[in-house]
Amino acid sequence: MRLELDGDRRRFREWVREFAAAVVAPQAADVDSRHRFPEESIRGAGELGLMGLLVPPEYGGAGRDHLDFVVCVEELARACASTAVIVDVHASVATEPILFFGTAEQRRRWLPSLARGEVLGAFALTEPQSGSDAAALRTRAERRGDGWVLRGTKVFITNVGRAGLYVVFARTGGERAAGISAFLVPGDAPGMRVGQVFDKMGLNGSPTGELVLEEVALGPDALLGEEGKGFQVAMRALDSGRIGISGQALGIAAAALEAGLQLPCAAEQGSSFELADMATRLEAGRLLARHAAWLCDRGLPFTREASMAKLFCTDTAMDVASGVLALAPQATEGSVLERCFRDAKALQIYEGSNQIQRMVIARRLLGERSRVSG
Ligand code: COS
Repeated sequence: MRLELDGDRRRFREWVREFAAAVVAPQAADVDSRHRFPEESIRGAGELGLMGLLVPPEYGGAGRDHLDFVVCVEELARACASTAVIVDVHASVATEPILFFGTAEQRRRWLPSLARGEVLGAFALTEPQSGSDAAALRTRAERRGDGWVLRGTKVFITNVGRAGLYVVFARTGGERAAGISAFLVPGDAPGMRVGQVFDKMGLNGSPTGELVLEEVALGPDALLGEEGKGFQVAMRALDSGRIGISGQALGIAAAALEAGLQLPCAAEQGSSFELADMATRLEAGRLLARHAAWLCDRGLPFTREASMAKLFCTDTAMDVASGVLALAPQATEGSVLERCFRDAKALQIYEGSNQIQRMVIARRLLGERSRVSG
């Protein structure tokens, strides 16, 4: 297994880095302070093909793999973590389910415009009373004629209000995971509206809020995958989504470390040892994330590795941002370091909190042990 980047991947990284430095970074402070959507960066990412990085060329995508994806999200996040999460959610959890579970018609209808970035995607799983326990969701989908009617409320939805397509999970019958189905809901579907949009402490350029489904009538072609198999769609999407969030965390950690290396105290022994520890964790995180991506790209099981990468990289981002801040207590509001610190926290919570990642890892460890001893 090769986890170092070869020539083509290094060139790809340099290419994304140049775009991020030229277009994304100059907007980052303004996007953060004015809580505004990074229009220029997302448009630029679409023009470069980054929004369709994981979509095959036959649907107009770049046809790159998850190893490139994690590199891409890291480079974007080094410049602006808000831009990175918008691209990440769009390209992974909103687009990949159509790739894996969509019919030929659903792929033809949605993938080209998602790949070009003309339609922004979102993933609507979480509800006010079901966050970590996703199988407890209450949004209902009832049959009407040969189609469906959806009613319920989703919350903490990234790209809310901006998305032209929501992958929505709703209960079609039955208890817990077995009763959940996935639906493709156009952003302008009558009966669906944006509720409260949250004023967060970080990732201010990424809109997060409620999605209210009052009585959303959909045709039979809205069902994504088999009826009653939506939970598997969600879990599969989150597995690779967590690789992307690892990349986002690595980008925040790298930006904070770069800020640390520029501090006047950086070369003093105490500080330099701390910075050395941070750089070591950052590199270990890269290897975990790339390993998960490598497994995913080969069609091998990668759930455990994606959770390990997400857990380790997001804790690393928080610890590096917080550790560098401790070396630079004079960091001002609006500085890169202060933004990294505020941005990092959400990553330990979303796409499955880090407690959930520990649960996923532990279940697989215990499952393997019982298979070995059984
Ligand atoms: N890939 C595919 N299928 C999976 C899977 C995965 N990674 N993990 C679980 N499943 C399947 C199981 O195989 C099971 O299917 P069968 O009943 O057919 O065997 C089904 O899903 C239910 O699995 P399980 O019993 O493990 O579900 P739990 O209710 O115990 O929940 C966790 C599992 C906690 C892992 C899940 O609720 C979770 O990931 N929660 C966090 C949600 C999240 O990340 N939200 C963030 C949204 S984006 S901000």
